[in-house]
Amino acid sequence: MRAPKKVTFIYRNYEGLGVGYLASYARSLGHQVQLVLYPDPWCDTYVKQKDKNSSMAGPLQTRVNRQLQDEIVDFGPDLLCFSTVTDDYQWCSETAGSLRAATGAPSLFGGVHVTSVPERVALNPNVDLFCVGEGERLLGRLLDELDDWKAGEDLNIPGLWYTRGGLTHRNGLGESVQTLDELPFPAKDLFYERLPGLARTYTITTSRGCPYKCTYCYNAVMLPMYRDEGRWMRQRSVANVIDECRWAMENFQPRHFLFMDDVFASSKKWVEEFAARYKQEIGVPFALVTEAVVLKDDVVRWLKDAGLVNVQIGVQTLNEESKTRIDRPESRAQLERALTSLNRYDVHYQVDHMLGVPGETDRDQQAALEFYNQYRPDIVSVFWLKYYPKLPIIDFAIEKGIIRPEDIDDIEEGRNEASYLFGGNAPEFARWLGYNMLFGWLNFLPRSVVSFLLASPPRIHRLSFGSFFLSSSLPRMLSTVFRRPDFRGRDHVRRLLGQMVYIFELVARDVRRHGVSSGPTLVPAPSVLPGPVGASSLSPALSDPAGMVAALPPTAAASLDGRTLVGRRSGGNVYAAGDR
Ligand code: B12
Ligand code: SF4
Repeated sequence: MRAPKKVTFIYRNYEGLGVGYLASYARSLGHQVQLVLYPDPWCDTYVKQKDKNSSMAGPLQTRVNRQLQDEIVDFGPDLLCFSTVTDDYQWCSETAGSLRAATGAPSLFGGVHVTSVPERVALNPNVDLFCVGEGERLLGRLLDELDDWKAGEDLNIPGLWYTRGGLTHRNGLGESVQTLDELPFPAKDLFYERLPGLARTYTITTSRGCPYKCTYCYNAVMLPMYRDEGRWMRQRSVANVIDECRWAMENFQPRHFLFMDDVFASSKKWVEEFAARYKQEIGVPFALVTEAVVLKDDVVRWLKDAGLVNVQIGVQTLNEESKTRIDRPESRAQLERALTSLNRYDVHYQVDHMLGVPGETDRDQQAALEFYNQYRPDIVSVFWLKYYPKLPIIDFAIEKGIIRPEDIDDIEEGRNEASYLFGGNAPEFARWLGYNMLFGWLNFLPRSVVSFLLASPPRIHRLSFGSFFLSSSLPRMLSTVFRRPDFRGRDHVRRLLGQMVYIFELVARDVRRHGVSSGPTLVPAPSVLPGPVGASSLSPALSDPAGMVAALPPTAAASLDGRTLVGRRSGGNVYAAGDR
C-alpha cells in the first residue's frame, strides 16, 4: 500500500450503516478516518423537510457549520466522502462545494442516489469522483491510487466514475461484496463519539439486498443492475452476526439491538439457528424490520423466545390490484398468518401503510381500516408515497397524469421536497387526511368506535385535519410513553434531545474559537445545480387547485386556518384558488 490517507466522511443527522462499513473498511487498510456529523433537526429528512432557513435555525446552523468546517480543516483530509440518499443530495452538493473550497480536497460521492442517477451526478461540478454501486472495494483501491488520479492519470476501478476535461469516465458498477462475513464490523465508535445516545440501540444488518422488487423501492432499481454481477441478496452467517452482537455488547453495552435488514429472516433454517444462539449468547431484547412473507408461525415463536419485542412490517396496501401493480410480495393469506402469529406470541408490532398509491379509492382505505381493526396492530404507521429517481412506479404515475415528464428533473436532482411522513406526492392529499387520522389513533380507539366511524364514511372525512402532529406525532408519543416495547419511539425522542446537546457543544466550541459576536466565515458554496423547474411542477392537478376541488368529494378537501387545503406539493400546502 502507498502512504496512508486521511479520509473525512460527512454525514447528516444520525447513523448510516453504509458509512459505518466504508469507514471501518478504510481503517482496516490503515487509513485515518474522521466522521463529521452535521446535526440539522430543522431540515431532517428523517423527521420532515421544512424551514431550512427558519430564523431560529439560521444563525445557530451557521455557527455549527463553521465549527464543523474548522474541525475538517484541522484534520487536513485527502478526500471528502459523501453518502447520499436523494433527499440529502442537494445538501451534500452544497456542503461539498464549500468544504472543497476550504480544504482543497476532492469530493467522492456514493450511495443510493448516486447509483440511481449517475449520468446526472456526472454533471455536478461539486462532485469530483463518484461511486456507482457498492463502495468498500472501490474505496480501498481509490485510496491507494488517489495520488495518481490527482496527478492526472486515469483510473480503472470498477464503479468509479468522474468527469474530467469535459469527459465522463465510466467504470461500470462497484464490485458487490459477495461474502459479507469478510467485512469488518461498522465503525460505530465514530457515530457514538458525536452522539453517545445512539449506542443505546445497536443498529445492525444481517444481509444486503432483497429478493423482491416492489415498484416504489430502491431494490427495483438495484436488482436489475446487479443481475449479472453475482447475487444481490446476500446473507451473513449466523456465527458472524453473533460475533458482531458480542463485540457490540463488550464495547458499547447496548440495551437493545435493531435489525435493519430489508427483509430479516428470509431463510427459516438461518432463523432457527440464529434464535437459539442469540438467546444463549446475547439475550438482549431486540427489534427487527421485515416483510410478512417470512413471518411463519414457528419463525415468530423462535424469535420471540430469543428476545424479540418489536417488529415493523410493510403492508402498504390491501387492495389486490394495487398489490399486483406495485409488486408486493405477500398474499393476503400470508399477511393474515403473520399478524395472527404476532398477536399469538404477543409481540409489539407496527405495520407500515402507504397513502397516495395511484389508483386507490376511499373504499381501499376503508377495507384497510376494517382489516387493521380486526388484527389491531400496536401502531399503524402511515408513509406517503414519494417518488424517488428511476423507480418503476414513476412510469405508472406519468401514465395516470399524476406527475409529468418534466417533473423528473426535480425528482432526479433531489429537489422534490415532499415529505414521505405527511402528504408525499399525493395529488388528492386532502382526500386521505381523515383516514390518516384514524390510522394514527386506531389502536387507542375501541373496536366499536372504529366500526361506528366506518359505517358512514363522511364521519371519517370529518376527521380531516391538515396536522401531522395531531394525526401522527401525538398518538406515536403516547405509544412511546405508555408502551414499554416501543423502544424505537423512545430512541427517537432521545436522539432529538441528544442532537440538541450536540448542537450546544458545537456552538460553545465555535464561541471559544471565534468569539460571541464574530460573523460567519464559511466559504460559500458555488451555486451549480440548475434551479427548481417552476412552482407548477409535480402534478398538473396541483397546479390547478380549483380543478382539484372539483375532482374531490365535498368532504375530502380539508379546512386549515379557514382556507381549503386541496393538495400538497414539494415544500408546502396547496390551497383552493382564491383561498391562498
Ligand atoms: C436503514 C435505513 C434507514 C435508516 C438509517 C439510514 C441510513 N442512512 O443508513 C433510517 C431509518 C434513519 C432511514 C431513514 C431514511 N431513509 Co432509509 N433506508 C434504510 C435501509 C433499509 C438500509 C440502509 C443501509 O444500511 N444499507 C446498507 C448499506 C451497506 O448500504 P448503503 O447505505 O447503500 O451503502 C453502500 C453503497 O450505497 C455505497 N455507498 C454509500 N454511501 C457511499 C459513500 C461513498 C463515498 C462511497 C464510495 C460509497 C457509498 O457503499 C456502501 C457499502 O457498500 C435502506 C434500504 C437499503 N437497504 O439500502 C433505506 C433507504 C436508504 N432509505 C430511504 C429513504 C428515502 C429514507 C428516508 C428519506 C425516509 C424513508 N422514506 O425511508 C430517510 C432518510 C434519512 C437519511 N438521511 O439517510 C431510501 C432512499 C431512496 C433514495 N433514492 O433516496 C431507501 C433506499 C429505501 C427505499 N425507500 O427504497 N433509512
Ligand atoms: S419487500 Fe420490502 S425491501 Fe423488498 S423490494 Fe419490497 S419494499 Fe423493498
